Amino acid sequence: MSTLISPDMIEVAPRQIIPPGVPRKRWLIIQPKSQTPLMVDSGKVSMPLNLLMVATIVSQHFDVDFIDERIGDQVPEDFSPYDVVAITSRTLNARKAYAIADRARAQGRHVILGGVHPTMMLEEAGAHSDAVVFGEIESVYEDLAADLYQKNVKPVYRPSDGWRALTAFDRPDFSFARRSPNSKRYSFRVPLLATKGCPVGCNFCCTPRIYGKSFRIRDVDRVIDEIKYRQHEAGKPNIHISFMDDNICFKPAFAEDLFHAMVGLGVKWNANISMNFLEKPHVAELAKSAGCEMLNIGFESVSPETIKYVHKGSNRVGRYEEVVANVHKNGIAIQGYFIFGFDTDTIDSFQHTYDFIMRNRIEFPVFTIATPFPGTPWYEEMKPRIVQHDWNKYDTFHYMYEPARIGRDEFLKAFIKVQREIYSWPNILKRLGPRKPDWVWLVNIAMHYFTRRLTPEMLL
Ligand code: B12
Ligand code: SF4
Repeated sequence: MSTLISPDMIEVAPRQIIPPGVPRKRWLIIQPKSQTPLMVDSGKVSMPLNLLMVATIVSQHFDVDFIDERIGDQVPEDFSPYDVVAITSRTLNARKAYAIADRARAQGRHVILGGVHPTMMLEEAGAHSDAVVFGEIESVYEDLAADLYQKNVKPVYRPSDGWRALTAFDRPDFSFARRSPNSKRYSFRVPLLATKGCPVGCNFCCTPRIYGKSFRIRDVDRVIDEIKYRQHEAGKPNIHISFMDDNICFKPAFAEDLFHAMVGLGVKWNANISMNFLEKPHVAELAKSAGCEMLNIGFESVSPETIKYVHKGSNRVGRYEEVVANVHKNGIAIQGYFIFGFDTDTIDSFQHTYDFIMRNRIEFPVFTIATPFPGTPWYEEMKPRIVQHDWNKYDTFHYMYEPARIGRDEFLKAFIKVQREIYSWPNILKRLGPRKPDWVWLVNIAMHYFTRRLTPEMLL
């Protein structure tokens, strides 16, 4: 008689990472501060979920120190207490990350770079490090950790058999960040991840270049457990959660299950969401009953031609107003992202956007300049026209190339004017209307003063 063995029944012995008799090695994990003068890393900043996830997984086999330059932690001159110096980077802080990496390498440390920019620019990052992690650490961690103990580090760690299931991810340990004497500079919002990936495929976005068409979800129960854990840590139910997901609703059935499970927990939250899901009125209704206070929506443009140009298949300009109405009907505020400077834009795009925002009373509009991020196909397409080659300025507020239908000076003037008008006192009052005093008002007041300070030179 034969016995059937299912793969689930085979127990895999845990891999031995630390060789017997070898002492634990030590990592220094660093979040560098960007050098852009434009708001990005100023004031309160969000706790870096990415690095907290790195610290949590790494602490299984290494001792870990954690430094966040954005809150005022100092990167040491002397790296000798550490075996590994690991640095995260987006494009806007890549130069800073490389400078720290070069110093640590000169002192003989193993340097590991990770995050969006090193992932997109493997060769460039490789010149400043011993190893670059492509995408998330969880999918390559065991090989990386074992290789560090075996002194056999490879230049690139990239998963060979697909991304790891999100269900396997641990709940990040925030104590690495909270230990800092400067941790008061973190925003009160609690970062949380429920899903990962976004296959919409906008040409300016890095996410599809890294994670392809994949969209992974966690178990709803584990997300809820994590929320309850954060409430317990805070000693109160009414915490504010920021979902770090690329697009929380990409699998609507999952989002609905999650929102149902959040009803009654007493948390408030915000999340990135594609607008096509909001065309159905019940999504915003359910989100509201789950505690949603703000949705972050990439309108990008009010021109159908531009939406086509950026390959944003999820946006139907003809339905924008209906989406806004669905969200507002439920008392949810909108952080709306608008990008200017695509070749399809004209000088009239600014007025059309202004009219749309005022007519629909978007509470928190964010205006950015079209930025071709290195590693995207759009960057390759625009490369011959790009005038900005300093990564420090890839913060989406700097002038990158001359749009086909607007001259530079006219563009910069209009970009500042639209922001000043939207954030003028009378227009703040018109957009926020009878809303009770809250943080949305505070953000608008801060934006009022910020937009008064803008000059075209700051954007060059
Ligand atoms: C949520 C989010 C935000 C939030 C929170 C940011 C924060 N503090 O973490 C807010 C709204 C504040 C924000 C702001 C901005 N953002 Co943003 N944001 C995102 C988003 C959607 C998710 C990031 C996230 O937290 N994911 C969840 C975490 C767990 O995953 P992860 O970041 O990928 O981290 C994993 C791996 O990268 C890896 N890893 C990361 N670091 C390291 C380091 C080492 C050593 C190792 C080994 C591994 C490793 O392991 C991590 C754990 O799994 C991404 C898109 C994306 N998918 O990356 C854009 C994205 C990162 N943002 C982007 C941009 C442009 C911005 C802004 C400039 C926008 C603006 N004009 O204000 C600012 C810059 C803020 C700053 N100082 O960096 C771009 C960056 C492009 C680039 N090449 O630099 C992205 C990629 C979106 C895009 N357009 O393509 N953002
Ligand atoms: S919808 Fe958002 S996250 Fe998805 S590809 Fe487009 S910009 Fe990136």
